[in-house]
Amino acid sequence: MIRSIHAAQRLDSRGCPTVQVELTTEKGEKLLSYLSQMDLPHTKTGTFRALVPSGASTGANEAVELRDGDECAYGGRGVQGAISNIQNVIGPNLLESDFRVDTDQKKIDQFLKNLDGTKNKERLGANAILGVSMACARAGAAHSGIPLYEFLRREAGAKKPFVMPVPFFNVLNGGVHSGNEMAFQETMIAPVGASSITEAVRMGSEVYQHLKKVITEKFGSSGQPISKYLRSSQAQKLTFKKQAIGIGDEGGFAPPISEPHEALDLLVQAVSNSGLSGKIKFAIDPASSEFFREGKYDIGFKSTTNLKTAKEMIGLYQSLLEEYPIVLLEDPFAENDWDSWSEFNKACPVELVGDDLLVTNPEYVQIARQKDACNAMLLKINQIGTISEAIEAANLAYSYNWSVFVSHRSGETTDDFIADLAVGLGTGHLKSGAPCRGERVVKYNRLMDIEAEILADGEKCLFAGSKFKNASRF
Ligand code: 2PG
Ligand code: MG
Repeated sequence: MIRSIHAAQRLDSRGCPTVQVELTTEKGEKLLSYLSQMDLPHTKTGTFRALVPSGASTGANEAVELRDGDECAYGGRGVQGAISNIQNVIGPNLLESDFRVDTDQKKIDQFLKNLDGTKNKERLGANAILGVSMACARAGAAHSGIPLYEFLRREAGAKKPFVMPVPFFNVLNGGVHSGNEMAFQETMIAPVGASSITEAVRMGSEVYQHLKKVITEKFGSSGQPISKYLRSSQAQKLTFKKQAIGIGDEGGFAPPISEPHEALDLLVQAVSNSGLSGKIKFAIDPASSEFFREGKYDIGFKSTTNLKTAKEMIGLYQSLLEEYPIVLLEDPFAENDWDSWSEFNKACPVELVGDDLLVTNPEYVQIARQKDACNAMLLKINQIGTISEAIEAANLAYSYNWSVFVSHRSGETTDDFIADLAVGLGTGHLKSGAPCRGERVVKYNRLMDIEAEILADGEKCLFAGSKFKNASRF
């Protein structure tokens, strides 16, 4: 049924190489030849494509992303090895196996896992395997004559009605995703007071635009008019801006701030200026494994060392939770600081999400459950490397009554797969960066398309809103 698998090296949003997979099926081939014969416009219709994302603040236990290490090309970050594994190993084996894409996703993913044969997919590369797994799911949906989100819903055994996720927009970038001094990686806004994904996107965009103004006002537009290059009327209006409204890897601003409360104060102001107070809540991902040094947290790691004990970090988080409308905290402690996770989780009033801690892996989800370390799992498909295993991890988290939060990577692509995944699995929330930059908004745009499509089909389409944690139980 699969006719061909072709892989190529393409770029991600950081300008680094990544894996692209194109899978052609019998049905796809027929469609393609029909379109060509009829001289109809087509761009390889019937070929199912996937692009693989890549993280920067990666968890130590993630499945292995294969990089060439050859300094002569892309500073060693090429993925030709992964490409060749698809072309020469995965492709030929999968073609021979005769799996059906519409019914055999789990079998295909198990086959890919076995073909690799290692615990962390280091032989063929999780980037190679995931690209094929994603492309198979896309082909599976098309062959079943259903949208991808419905295909993934069936794969997961999730119940209807469809619930659209609350988008958590990362509007202030820090950590290893930006050049400012802010240690905390992500400060997000969540329009829980919206009534649809379309309204939530509008709210997110409005706050983002107001935030830009707040940052400009606070940090100034210093500099001189650039009259030398412009006609005088333009020169009067335009001045050099400080780098305050420059953006980070995920499209959020990266102003010259360093403390979490400075970030949250900017958000309070922007939300208030947009007239949306009460409708927008906040979330933080400090990505603290990145600044965990010999048992302490260096929240000055990008400028001057400022070490905090885990106890002091707990105090810091508690004060932030008291002062601001925060509903979600991700990776507040490092991936191997299990005791602090368990301690904090005893009285944590908000959703406590394990990212580096769980790496979308059922094995770590189970350990975290035993240690009572968190109450939610971040779902990143490339942390585990196949769609079926990601779904298995999500279902395990659900079985513990935890929530599941779907996530992009900081090195993203124009692939919108995770939008369908969040709807199919009914996760109730998703993060895909700011409402800015093509690779971020493609997911939000896809979610609005899905919402419109479900409604046009006359189906029930809910919005998770303030109950985002429990969306899978709606
Ligand atoms: C995170 C992610 C995505 P990265 O820590 O949650 O926002 O960052 O992809 O760099 O791991
Ligand atoms: Mg994270």
